[in-house]
Amino acid sequence: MKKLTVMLLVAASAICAQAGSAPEQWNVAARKAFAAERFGIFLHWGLYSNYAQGEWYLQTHKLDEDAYARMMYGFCPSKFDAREWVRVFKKAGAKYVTITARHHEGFSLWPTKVDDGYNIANTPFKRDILGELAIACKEARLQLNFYYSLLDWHRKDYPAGFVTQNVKVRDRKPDYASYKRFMMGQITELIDRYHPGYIWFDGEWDHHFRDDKGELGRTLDWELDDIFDLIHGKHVLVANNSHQASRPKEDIQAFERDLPGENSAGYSESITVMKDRPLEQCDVLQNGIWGYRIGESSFRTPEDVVAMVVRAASKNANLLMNIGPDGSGQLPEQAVAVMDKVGDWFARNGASVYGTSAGGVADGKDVVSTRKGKTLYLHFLNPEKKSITFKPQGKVTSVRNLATGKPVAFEVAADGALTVTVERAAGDGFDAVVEVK
Ligand code: JFZ
Repeated sequence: MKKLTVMLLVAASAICAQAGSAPEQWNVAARKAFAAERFGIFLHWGLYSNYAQGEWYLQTHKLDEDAYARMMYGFCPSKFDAREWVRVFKKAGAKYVTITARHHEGFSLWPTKVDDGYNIANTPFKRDILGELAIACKEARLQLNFYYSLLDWHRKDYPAGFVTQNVKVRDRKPDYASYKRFMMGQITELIDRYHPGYIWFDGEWDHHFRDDKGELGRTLDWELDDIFDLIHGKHVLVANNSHQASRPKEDIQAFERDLPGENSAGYSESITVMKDRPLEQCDVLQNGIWGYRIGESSFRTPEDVVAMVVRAASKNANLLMNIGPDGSGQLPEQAVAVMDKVGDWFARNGASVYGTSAGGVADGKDVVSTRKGKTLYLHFLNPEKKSITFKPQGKVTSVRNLATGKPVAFEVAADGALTVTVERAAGDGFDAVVEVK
């Protein structure tokens, strides 16, 4: 009898564990929809845009926080036009936009009711930036998402960590319970008012350290599960730029300036690429900076951006490409010009990126691949490289240039190996996408 009870209990708990861990239907569908988007625009915009020296200006210049915060009364981006921004993003081929609702400086781009007044409502501009963007995105069917900083350079109740302790905040009164209540209040507002697809967290690393043995230590328990549960309860996804292995409750694995598995920026050392969730690489359009910097000349070319999108897709990842609007509310001209050309490429070759997954062949430097169903796409990224050979999965019936529709020469060897050779005209350097059916 006793034995039976134990067995029943064991069986029941196994069922419960299963039910608890099985992802809910909305979640599975939302992750899948997100992964299919493949290309998004990241926006870093805040008071720092007025200082025009990048989003870390307060920290890197060791400024007094209260002196910095006075910029709130001078923030009046009179050229801000959400519809015009959305037009540029749509033209670029982007399927979503992720904006800094609140970056490390602590200033909120929406008229939040749960803070001490450090938000857009108290600027001369007054308008609800996130609200206007949400409407414009909805009209254009562009998914809106929010970046949200966990660390804070402004609030007195935030328990300063390794990075933030150097910011001069007067009369700090660290109180994580109070700070967490504030964050949860803001996140509730953000979701209920603007319906984002995901919340993208950043700043957890403010409380990370390496001990003598090189093991990860934490100086604060963020109790992130509570925050993630709140978000999931509203059917919104969670991403976290933690530079650490993903937690079970994180829906999207974030890679900062890094192709999954390559650790190119040094932030993802020993991080396993997750097989069971969507991946997203965020990256900069300007050299090493996210917020607007005056006089910037280091913009990537359209070819660079296309190659990045394609390389990310070939590794099952989305690319979230950043733009830093200026203090007047305009996107830098150079960024608009680059995105316009990227959009021309997408208009012809979008099928080789949207809704695809890793192609599994030619995952090299010069040629990478993506796949949708039985169709394989070969991306010739180096104009010098004209031909590749590989074993296709099934019988090949058609090989053509995706953009022009023109047939592409191919040969099938006796052992079934397929050789595809592209002809490239001068000037179409990054344009050679070959569709293999
Ligand atoms: C973080 C932010 O600090 C940055 O401003 C931007 O928003 C980016 C998307 O995310 O970037 C980081 C985070 C951590 C480190 C460096 C850059 N770090 O630990 O060295």
